Amino acid sequence: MFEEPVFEIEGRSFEECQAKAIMRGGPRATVLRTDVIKVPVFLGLGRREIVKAKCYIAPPPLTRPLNMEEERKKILQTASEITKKDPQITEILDKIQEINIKIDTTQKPEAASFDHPNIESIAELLETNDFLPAFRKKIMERLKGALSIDKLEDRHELEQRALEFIGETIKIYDHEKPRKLPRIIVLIGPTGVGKTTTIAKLATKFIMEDGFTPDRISLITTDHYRLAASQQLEKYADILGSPFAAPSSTDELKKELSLQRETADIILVDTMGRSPRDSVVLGEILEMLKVCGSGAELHLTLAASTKAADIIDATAQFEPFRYESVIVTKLDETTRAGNVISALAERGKSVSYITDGQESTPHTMHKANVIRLLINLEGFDVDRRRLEEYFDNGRPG
Ligand SMILES: Nc1nc2c(ncn2[C@@H]2O[C@H](COP(=O)(O)OP(=O)(O)O)[C@@H](O)[C@H]2O)c(=O)[nH]1
Ligand SMILES: [Mg+2]
Repeated sequence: MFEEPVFEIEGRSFEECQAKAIMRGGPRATVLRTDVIKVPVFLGLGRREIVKAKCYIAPPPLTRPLNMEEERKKILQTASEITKKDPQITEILDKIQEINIKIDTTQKPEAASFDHPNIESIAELLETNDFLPAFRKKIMERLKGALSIDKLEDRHELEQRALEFIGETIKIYDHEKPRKLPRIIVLIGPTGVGKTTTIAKLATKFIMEDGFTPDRISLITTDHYRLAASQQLEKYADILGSPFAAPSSTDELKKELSLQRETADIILVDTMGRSPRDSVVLGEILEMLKVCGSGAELHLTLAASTKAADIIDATAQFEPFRYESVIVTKLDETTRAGNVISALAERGKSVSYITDGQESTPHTMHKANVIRLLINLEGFDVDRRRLEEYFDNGRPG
């Protein structure tokens, strides 16, 4: 059998060349390109026309799973050899490209068994960023299915696509949704994640950025377990000039709320920070939420610096409270926000705010934005402009 996949042949017509190609190269041989040229006849007595054909033998049908990387290398090598021989032979390259694409589409089901080094290193990046295994698997499957083999070579493109796929899993809380006043915003979550600090930031934000007057932003803490926590919030309320209350029972809370409903536009409720495993505390929170009413906006607060397993634990423990959205705190303390991003995706929850600093000033609190979460990821060469276009500046879409 003829070894060289590309060869030349001459004949009197295209059909003759095609027939000769098959005779020489077997049934998979095909004419890629023909040129009509004039050649001198015997003894130089005039010229006659002949057809010169470039032919190609397609590879045999697969009897084993295709090693994509090997095939790609073979194709590229053939292509570069041809270009060396004949720099104008772009049509052949186009054909080869076509074959390349065909191999790629037919091989999609096999893609999982093939790992290009770039694919492997993206998988490692996801692991480094603390994404949960199930989430990593989903992203990698999408990535392998979405890109043709020539794109796999393009590491930058691969990273951008991975970021886009990760970003697509992030749901953003609808801050624009019209809400009846007074709004009751309740923060729940494990201890130490930053609930009290975030309540203070929220209050400041509503006053400084949204034009609410301090006397109409009411701060309530139900954390009567820790005096310091209550004092901490009282101090903020004092600084802001906002009303503050620390009811010590659900009855007191009920009274306080009915009072505040008359005078406040926004009521921010801080809760006790205890282990979510503590059933007494969970029971108390549940009672308290009943008192706040079904219109209360419930946000689970999670610190990005918490390890993935604990985040999953917290989202599961607080699930019975039917929280609406998640506030991600301490993003300044980690570059590995894969933990929260995967936990949110797993629970199907949206993110409402992101905080990234200890100070209780509003510049360390932001309305959640897809890009803000993505640019924090470690090791990705983020093309910020492309991401902004893709996610419409990170707004909910
Ligand atoms: N680095 C950083 N620290 C924060 C952030 N938010 C809160 N903290 C700190 O986390 C610690 C616990 O905060 P606190 O509000 O008392 O948490 P709580 O127990 O959930 O109420 C405090 O030292 C805060 O200053 C944040 O966005 N970034
Ligand atoms: Mg607290």
